[in-house]
Amino acid sequence: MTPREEIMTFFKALASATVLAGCMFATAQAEGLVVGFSQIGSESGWRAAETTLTKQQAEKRGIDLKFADAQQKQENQIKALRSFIAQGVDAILVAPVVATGWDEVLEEAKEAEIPVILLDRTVDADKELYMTAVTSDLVHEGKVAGEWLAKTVGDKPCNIVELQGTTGSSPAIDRKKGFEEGIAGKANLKIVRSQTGDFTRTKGKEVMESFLKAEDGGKNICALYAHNDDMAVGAIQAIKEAGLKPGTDILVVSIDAVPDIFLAMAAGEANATVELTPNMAGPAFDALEAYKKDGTMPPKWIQTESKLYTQADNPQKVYEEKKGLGY
Ligand code: GYE
Repeated sequence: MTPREEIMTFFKALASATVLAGCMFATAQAEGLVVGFSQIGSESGWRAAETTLTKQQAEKRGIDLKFADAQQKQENQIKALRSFIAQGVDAILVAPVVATGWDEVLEEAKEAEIPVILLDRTVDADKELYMTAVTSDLVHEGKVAGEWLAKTVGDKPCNIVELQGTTGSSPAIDRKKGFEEGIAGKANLKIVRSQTGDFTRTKGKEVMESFLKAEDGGKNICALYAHNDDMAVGAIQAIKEAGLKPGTDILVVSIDAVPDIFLAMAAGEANATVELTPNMAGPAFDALEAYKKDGTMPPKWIQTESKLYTQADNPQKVYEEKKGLGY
């Protein structure tokens, strides 16, 4: 080996050792942190995946995660946050089931100097009351869904029924707003019925059954827009039981991109979905580690990507890739 090659080899080894030390130091930053996580519940496949991935991320980083399932109730989340504050945790993660009613408990966390990070939903509260919100652009997701439908139906008259998410939640508010922006100016597109299905398959099926009954057995319905895939999957069942073909008689567009919507797409029973990553905890823990390491404050919004999938994207293959990724 020439002297130059020896020097290059030495510096390459030094560089690798530095990176390794850095990674270990970063992990060391999280080592021993105690973080309280108030999760909404397990209303959808996406929510269950978020929980799985959050626990995996915490374990990988040596974080002691205190998990509390609120069974969809805000009062249970507020109780959990107060318990975390009393325990003196290092930080709190919360997926807020609805957007309002958080000021008091967030003030208490601030007084206790415990940073709060919002996951996948936002709150109507002073931004100084939380460190950051890790969410997608919920309005954009709805707009992408609306624009896809407008492009797909062209000038054909199209009566739309809408399954909204949990009433008062930021995704239900913002995805409705975005979808309406996406179809704005299209006189042939009209939302004729809109009701909450609470992000669940069961309720999605029930409400779709009522829409079908109210709209001449579904003959008047051209498309379903569901604020998440779970409600869409429930609605697809109702459409089939009414003797209609989901995906052709009634177009189906929704949001989340969970594995089962790709099975429906592969069967021609769903048409499009907008992807929402269930890994909100990764960016959240990264921000927390940076803060703990040297006081770096993250931006108030850490935005996750959204991507449209349609039947043209080899849904069977996507299903195979996605299943097991926490779902
Ligand atoms: O789309 C749905 C879950 O808060 C954006 O909540 C999230 C939504 C997600 O129930 O599946």
